[in-house]
Amino acid sequence: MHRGAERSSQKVTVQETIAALATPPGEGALAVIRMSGPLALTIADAVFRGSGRPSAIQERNVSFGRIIDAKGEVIDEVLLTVFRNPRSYTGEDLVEISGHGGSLVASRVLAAVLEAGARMAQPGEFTERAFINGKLDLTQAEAVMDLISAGTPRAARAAAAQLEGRLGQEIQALRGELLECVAHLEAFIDFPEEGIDPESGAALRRRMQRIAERLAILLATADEGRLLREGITLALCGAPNAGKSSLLNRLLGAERAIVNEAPGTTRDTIEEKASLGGYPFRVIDTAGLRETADAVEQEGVRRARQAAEQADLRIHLVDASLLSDVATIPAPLFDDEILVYNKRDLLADRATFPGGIVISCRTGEGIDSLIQTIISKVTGHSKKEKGVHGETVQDGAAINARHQDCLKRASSCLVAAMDLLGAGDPPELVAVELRTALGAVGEVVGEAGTEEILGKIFSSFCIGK
Ligand SMILES: Nc1nc2c(ncn2[C@@H]2O[C@H](COP(=O)(O)OP(=O)(O)OP(=O)(O)O)[C@@H](O)[C@H]2O)c(=O)[nH]1
Ligand SMILES: [Mg+2]
Repeated sequence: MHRGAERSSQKVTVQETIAALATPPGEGALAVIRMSGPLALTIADAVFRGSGRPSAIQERNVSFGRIIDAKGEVIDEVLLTVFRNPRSYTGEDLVEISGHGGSLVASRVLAAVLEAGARMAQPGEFTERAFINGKLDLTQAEAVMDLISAGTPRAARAAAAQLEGRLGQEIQALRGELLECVAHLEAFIDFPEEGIDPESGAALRRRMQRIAERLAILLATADEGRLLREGITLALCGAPNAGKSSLLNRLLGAERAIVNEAPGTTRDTIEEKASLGGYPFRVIDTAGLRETADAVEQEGVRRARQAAEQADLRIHLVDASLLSDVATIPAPLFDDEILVYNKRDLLADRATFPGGIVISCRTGEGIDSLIQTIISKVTGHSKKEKGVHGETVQDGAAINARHQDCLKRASSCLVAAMDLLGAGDPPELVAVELRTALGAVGEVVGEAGTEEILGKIFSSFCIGK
């Protein structure tokens, strides 16, 4: 069956049996081949020789045996696990074969399975089937990929919360509320001559207002969601010798970049992944910005400016020990820079510096509040109550760009509905806006998903998932 046809309705039974390598290619201790669909057990019977036939094995029991090719030659010794429809990841009959983790042997096992009647799975097709069969809603399916690609413990926890269905539950609760509002309006539509009495109108508006507030709370997690999923690029810029490389090393907790008292030490940009306050960052150390006749350094300065332009955030680092007047803010390098004064340890007095954060890369002073500032700049809120270096429990899921788009549409329809209701417009018109909002909220969990959306989501998965 064509994939598009599978997607066109969630009720269609998937006919083909799919198979793929579920572990990364290459050498490893184990390689797992996964197979799902109505013929999974029949195909397993054809390729597996063990104490019992897979189709007769009790589900979720593991059996030891051998995989043979069409000529009866043994390919590998394996453990085979049977999951029966509907108690499997996909909701279909599913077989997992754990063999030895050599790329050749794993591909031969997969070839045997394909020869026996399975077809190669597309990226994300197992999870797509789980969605089609109602094992997961769309937010949970997306969370599977978020969990796999999570770069920090905090990102993994947010993905796990979403996989548990917390976002899905909140969305379903909102749909229920919206549906009740629509139902109330329908009662008035049935008696058009009477119109909505002021008391009911006001109660309905309050109800819609509460839904709007809950939508706003979800929408406010979008920045955090983007930060957790994509990470943020942070460029460290400033004059030579300001301490940019020292700051990179501090943020990484490792001596990555060369630090030297000679100005112009860093020539090329250095990019490293770092977990700041549990969020994934890419920190870029750059060459000190100055006029120079040295061709290599000139190229370094050009790269530094380019990296700064492309980064999500820019730190302008200043050597505070060189400032003659601590009351004057140094001329900015960029419009939206985070101004940071370094080398606090060299300053005897407790002078305060205007418009910036004071740190010492040597002693570590101020580094935590710098990280705090960076994070609140992105998320729009601070987590002061928790240590920024310590990982904190993220109890709610943070929405992604697709959810944000759906919820924004829902929110503006809801506002329109409240305006119409307030202006005394006919209930039919209010109901139209509410139904559109309902549809947009439903898209988040895949209740009203189009084929195009599903294709986009699942094609970003890895094969075998
Ligand atoms: N006392 C003191 N010295 C510091 C501090 N941070 C950096 N330094 C010193 O300042 C000098 C320059 O530090 P780097 O980190 O190499 O400076 P940079 O901005 O990367 O310099 P370039 O790569 O040349 O542009 C080194 O001798 C560091 O040890 C600090 O907080 N306090
Ligand atoms: Mg440097």
